[in-house]
Amino acid sequence: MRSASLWSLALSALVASASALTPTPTTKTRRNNDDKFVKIENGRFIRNGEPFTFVGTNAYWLPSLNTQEDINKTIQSIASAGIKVVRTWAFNDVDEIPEDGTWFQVIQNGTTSVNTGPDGLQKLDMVVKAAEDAGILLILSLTNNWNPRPLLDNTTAVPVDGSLGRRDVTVGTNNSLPRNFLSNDFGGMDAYVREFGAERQHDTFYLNETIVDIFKNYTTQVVSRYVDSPALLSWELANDPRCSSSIVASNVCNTTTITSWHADVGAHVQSVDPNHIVSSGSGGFPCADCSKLFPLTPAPTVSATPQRRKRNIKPFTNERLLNEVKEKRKKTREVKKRALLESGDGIRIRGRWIAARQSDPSVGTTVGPAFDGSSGVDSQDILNIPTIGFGSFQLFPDQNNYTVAGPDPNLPAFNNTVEEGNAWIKLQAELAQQVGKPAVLAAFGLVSQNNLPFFVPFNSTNAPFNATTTGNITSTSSAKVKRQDSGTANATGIGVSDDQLTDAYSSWLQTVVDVQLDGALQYQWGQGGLSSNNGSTVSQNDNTSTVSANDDTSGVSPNDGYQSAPTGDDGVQGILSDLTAIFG
Ligand SMILES: *[C@@H]1O[C@H](CO)[C@@H](O)[C@H](O)[C@H]1NC(C)=O
Ligand SMILES: *[C@@H]1O[C@H](CO)[C@@H](O)[C@H](O)[C@H]1NC(C)=O
Ligand SMILES: *[C@@H]1O[C@H](CO)[C@@H](O)[C@H](O)[C@H]1NC(C)=O
Ligand SMILES: *[C@@H]1O[C@H](CO)[C@@H](O)[C@H](O)[C@H]1NC(C)=O
Ligand SMILES: *[C@@H]1O[C@H](CO)[C@@H](O)[C@H](O)[C@H]1NC(C)=O
Ligand SMILES: *[C@@H]1O[C@H](CO)[C@@H](O)[C@H](O)[C@H]1NC(C)=O
Ligand SMILES: *[C@@H]1O[C@H](CO)[C@@H](O)[C@H](O)[C@H]1NC(C)=O
Ligand SMILES: *[C@@H]1O[C@H](CO)[C@@H](O)[C@H](O)[C@H]1NC(C)=O
Ligand SMILES: *[C@@H]1O[C@H](CO)[C@@H](O)[C@H](O)[C@H]1NC(C)=O
Ligand SMILES: *[C@@H]1O[C@H](CO)[C@@H](O)[C@H](O)[C@H]1NC(C)=O
Ligand SMILES: *[C@@H]1O[C@H](CO)[C@@H](O)[C@H](O)[C@H]1NC(C)=O
Ligand SMILES: CC(=O)N[C@H]1CO[C@H](CO)[C@@H](O)[C@@H]1O
Repeated sequence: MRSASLWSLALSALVASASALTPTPTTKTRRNNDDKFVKIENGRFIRNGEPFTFVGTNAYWLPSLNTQEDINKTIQSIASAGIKVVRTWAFNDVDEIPEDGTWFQVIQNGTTSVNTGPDGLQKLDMVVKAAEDAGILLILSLTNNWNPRPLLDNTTAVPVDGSLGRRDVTVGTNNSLPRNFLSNDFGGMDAYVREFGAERQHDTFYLNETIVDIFKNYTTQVVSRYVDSPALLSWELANDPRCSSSIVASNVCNTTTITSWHADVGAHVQSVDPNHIVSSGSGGFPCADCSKLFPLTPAPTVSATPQRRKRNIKPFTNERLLNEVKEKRKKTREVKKRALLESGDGIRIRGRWIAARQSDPSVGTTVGPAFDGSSGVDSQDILNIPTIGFGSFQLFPDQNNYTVAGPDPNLPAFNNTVEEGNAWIKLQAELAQQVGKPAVLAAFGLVSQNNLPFFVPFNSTNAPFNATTTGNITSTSSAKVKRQDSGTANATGIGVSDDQLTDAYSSWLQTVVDVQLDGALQYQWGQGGLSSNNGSTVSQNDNTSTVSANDDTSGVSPNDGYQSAPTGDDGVQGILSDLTAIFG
């Protein structure tokens, strides 16, 4: 199965690269025209003068590893898998200076202060340097939408639990995971809102000028460090920005709020660093009916970038989305009917087999939450902001719905998951081509059965599928789980088999190649052989011992449910590595 999908991927890559060979005139140059920086020309990335497409991975925890050796080792093993791009967090906010571990900014006493010491931005310096040496490009994200601290946000008295010892656990999260273990435990928007928000509303982060200035100040201090580094693909303004988070939004937040913020902060970051591209980091939710701050002018244009195959791009409307779903359902219904007849699961009437009537709820008139602006994101509007260099989006079917009209009742749950992803990737590529910009799937992941006990949703601090109620995420056997069984159309549970995982990733990456998306980053890398110092991010993931000496290298990078096994030869890392060969 895997080799078959790889083979077809290789074939389509040949088709794609043939069209990428045409030399083209430069139509857009950045202020700094130095070839050492990645540029965008004619809607494509150009690296060292060549069109550049890529398979990448995510490793948000990279700067919070214990030692430079660990950072080097991780980047080198990613590079030796042939992977060219890594996305990581360039923020790490705390409300109290921690005893151990990495932190970049303390937000306390109505003020902020950036840590430029060895446990501060010097850690990020190491990541950037190691990336430079390994030929890896970084997407550096500047803040996070998600930072749940249920106890802290719900009560005034925070129990500082001494029983947690020297482990650097974040107070208020109601778990004993070390700080920085989860992607949402690095501070972010809500860290600013907790300290500076006159009212605790998530969208204060985008709206309050004081907070916006404080955040810009942080970005200035980080961004200015790497203006001359060739190792940056882009500055990503935020991971998954939305109106709401675990701290809810006010009722005035809407897509205009978030698009304006991108335009403002994007221009700021670009002014500090004219050499590198700025990107959004949003989930990629486009909204046809939302009012636009950056309307397409004069009208949606057909992509004419010379290196791309010409294709008719239909205008993006809700009507089109709904019609496409209806057409698709018609086809899957026919396929299902034929299958039923062939298997004899029909009714025999006057010598002919007739398929039993399948219930197939009609497609309604509204599009789902991925397309109606309800998250506060209109990725189409964001994408058309002049300083936003490329389209970025995410794909996490266990945590978001990407369907226009719910799952197709004619398909098994797993097939729905795969198809949804393919349609999502295709649409994003089209939307970017309409405005002549590249597009990148900045993070994609599916939770497997093996990873299910470790799975912690981005807006949560607990692993919901883990059967025990202890403080350790160690068990893989006792998970009470629902299965995404490919045999039942009504299975809605999460957790796919390892074969399904590689099938889904192969299918999505096939689509990435077919629709000429510019890059896709798997979420997230798993790294073994790390030092596991007391109090560090990696210490507790080592479930065989609690005591770790400094020279102990049995540590494993954090797993939030998406980690590819750190052995390097498991399905996910293997498939990524194989696929790198077909990207430029
Ligand atoms: C905040 O105030 C406390 C108590 O006075 C002090 O210990 C701490 O250093 C202050 N933090 C900052 C960042 O100034
Ligand atoms: C890590 O890599 C950097 C540059 O890539 C190098 O200068 C440094 O010596 C390495 N350090 C360790 C501990 O491996
Ligand atoms: C906050 O507290 C309320 C009531 O105590 C509870 O219903 C809610 O689930 C809590 N929220 C979080 C995020 O823990
Ligand atoms: C913005 O935040 C600052 C700092 O907390 C606060 O003093 C100010 O009142 C806020 N402004 C608005 C308009 O809410
Ligand atoms: C930004 O941060 C720097 C360094 O901490 C500080 O000196 C400066 O006053 C800050 N600027 C604003 C506008 O807060
Ligand atoms: C939408 O957000 C913008 C900018 O934050 C605000 O000016 C406008 O009033 C909001 N619209 C509604 C209907 O709340
Ligand atoms: C997706 O939509 C289905 C209903 O169609 C719902 O049951 C499910 O909870 C949703 N999943 C997410 C992650 O929002
Ligand atoms: C569902 O996907 C599997 C492969 O993952 C495929 O073999 C099967 O034919 C698909 N079923 C339908 C109904 O499309
Ligand atoms: C996380 O988001 C999901 C889907 O929107 C929601 O059902 C759930 O209550 C949220 N959990 C927390 C802890 O906020
Ligand atoms: C967590 O695991 C360690 C060793 O694996 C054990 O000593 C400790 O008691 C566990 N904690 C809880 C709360 O179960
Ligand atoms: C799922 O479908 C099967 C047969 O297709 C049916 O027997 C079962 O009751 C359904 N389960 C649910 C929860 O709908
Ligand atoms: C072993 C394990 O994964 N334990 C987790 C199970 O779920 C509880 C409650 O959410 C968590 O606290 C544990 O970390």
